[in-house]
Parts: sequence; structure tokens; C-alpha cells
Amino acid sequence: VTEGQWVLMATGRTPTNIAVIKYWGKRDEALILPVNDSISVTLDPDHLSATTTVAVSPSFPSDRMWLNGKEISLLGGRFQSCLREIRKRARDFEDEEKGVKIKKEDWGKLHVHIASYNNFPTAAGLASSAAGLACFVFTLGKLMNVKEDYGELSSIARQGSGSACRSIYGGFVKWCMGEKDDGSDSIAVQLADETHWNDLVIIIAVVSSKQKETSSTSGMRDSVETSPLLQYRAQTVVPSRVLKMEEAIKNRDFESFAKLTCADSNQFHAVCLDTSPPIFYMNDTSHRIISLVEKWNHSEGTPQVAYTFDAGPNAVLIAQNRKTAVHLLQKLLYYFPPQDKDLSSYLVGDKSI
Ligand code: 2P0
Repeated sequence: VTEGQWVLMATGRTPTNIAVIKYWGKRDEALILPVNDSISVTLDPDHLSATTTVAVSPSFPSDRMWLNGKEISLLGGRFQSCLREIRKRARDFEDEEKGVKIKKEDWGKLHVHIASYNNFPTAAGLASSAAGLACFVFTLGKLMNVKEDYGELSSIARQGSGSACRSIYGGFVKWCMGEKDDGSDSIAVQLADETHWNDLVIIIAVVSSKQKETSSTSGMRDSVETSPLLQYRAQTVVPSRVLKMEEAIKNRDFESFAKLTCADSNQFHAVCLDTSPPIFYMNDTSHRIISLVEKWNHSEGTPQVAYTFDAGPNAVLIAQNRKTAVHLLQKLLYYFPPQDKDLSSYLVGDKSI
């Protein structure tokens, strides 16, 4: 920063979210409009979250960004779309103490520096664009005195990465696919806040820390182009499943919630297999975790744990309560002893366990 020049900064923290009804497939690639609604749960910010600081100063000659301390390119990326949309909505700003006055039309002339950190190891293979893009949009919006509501902010975050729109809210969130071609109704809404069903415990079992071979963006493009199952899923299965999931969340009905979550994860991976060439995100260990949970749920007569897998082999396991979570962790450690004896490989959604 040039001496005598001011810098304005804002910092935010945003957790990632885990979909229980999956988003897979776009009807518009540029605006990131999905082929179906999706529902997710936002994790608590102590785990798996992004912390982003954005700064503007007349002494910055260009827009720059650092991710986990390493500079990355901002050119032509989705960050640019979000930056453009936030700049459009920027308002007059005044900080008398610093003697800073910015007219809304002048925000576009100021360059931004963005520094973002994830509080989980990138090597864990859980790096998600959802938390980062949501955090960037929200924090930049604060800095530029944007007054739009959360729905509007979610639709901007969506243009950074589809799943990011759901991280604007805590608790349970639905991304409504919308109908309009301009995407203005493709926004996230909160179904229930973070206090509504807070005895659920989420355990993430890191099966592999390798980077995935097929990115979500290209994987879902291939599925849209080649999978007949995707069309059936989007048109026939998801609409009624979303209604049932909303009901299950409202009533804290774990049995229904678990059945729907597992079925939707399995159908998403079936769509991946139905894609040409087929996409394999899960591996043998993922399949063994599914068998373990299925057998356990079956032997108890009612679901104890729900599983869901995203575009990778790591298992996201949702236990009904703390007692079941302890039991689950014991089973995981028994059947899948960590090879490096490093228990931090198991990221536990509750510090006290
Ligand atoms: C989801 N996933 O609903 C699904 C389930 C992965 C599997 O959203 O192209 O990184 O940036 O919109 O958001 C991953 O897709 O893809 C994803 P883009 P995104 O969470």
C-alpha cells in the first residue's frame, strides 16, 4: 500500500454445506442454473469453513487473489462474475474517521485484493468451492455496502459455483432451481435454521485425500449430455423427493430423512455410472462404508445413520444423536483403522466426541 493511501477491509467466515438432495446437472452453464432443486445442511463454522478478507485501496493497481497463501489467477473466472455483480450493486460509502468517501459509481474503479483460507487441510480432498465463493460474495457485499437480501446474494454466489448459493444460510437450505431464463428466481431459501435439529452429528470419514479425477463441472456436463437416468431423476424423482425431505426436516423425522438422503446419494452415483464415459467417484472403501451402515440400520430395524457421498470417495455420515455418533465412530475405527494412526483423518462434526 502506498503511504498516505487508505485501505478498506472486511473479513467473513462461511461454512461449507453438504447436499442431502443432490444438485447434478445444469440447464444453463453460463448462469449456473440447475436441472433440479437441491437441499443441503450447512455445517457449523468451526469445521470446514472458509475465512475471506477482501480489501480495496486506490493504491492497488489490479484485482488479485490468494488462496491459502498462494496467489491464484482471477482471469475470466467465476470470481469475476461475482465481483461484477457485487460492484453493480455497490452503494455510497463514507467513513468520516478515515476520511474515506466512495460514490457508488466509483467502486468499479477500485481494485480488490482477496485472501481466502480454508480451516481444513486442502489435502483432505474436501476442498469445496461452496464455502469460498459464498464467503467472498457475502464479505465483498458488506465491504461495498450492498443492501440486497440473502436471496439475491445467494443468486450471485450461485454464479460463482452452484453449491455456493446454499452456504449463504445456516441450517437446512433449499436451492430452488427456478423457471426464468435470467436466473433471477434460482435462489437459495432457508428451510430451518441451525437450532432446529441440532442433535444431528455429522462425521466425515476421509477415504482418500487425492484430488478427484473428474471435476464436478465437467462431470455434470457429461451427465447432462449422455445420461437418460439424469433426465428421469430431474423430472420425475427429485420433485417429489424434495417435498418429502422438506417434511422430514420440518418434523425432525430421522427415519424418513435418512432413507431419502441415502437413496438420493445412491441415485446421484447411479447417474454418474450412467454417464458416458462412466464417472466413478466412490471406491471400494466407500462401498464398504455403505454396506456397514446399511447392515447396521437393517439390524436395528430403523435407520441409525444416513450416508451421503459427493463427487469423491469420502463418506459424510449423519448420526441421529451424539450417542449414535459415538457408536458409529467406534465401528469406523474398528472396521477401517486409520493407516497412519492419525485420528485427525476422521473429522468429527462435534468437538466433544
Ligand atoms: C451438491 N455437488 O449438491 C452436488 C453433489 C457434488 C455432488 O454441487 O459447476 O462445485 O461450480 O456449479 O457446485 C458440486 O458442484 O459445481 C456439487 P459448479 P459445484 O453439493
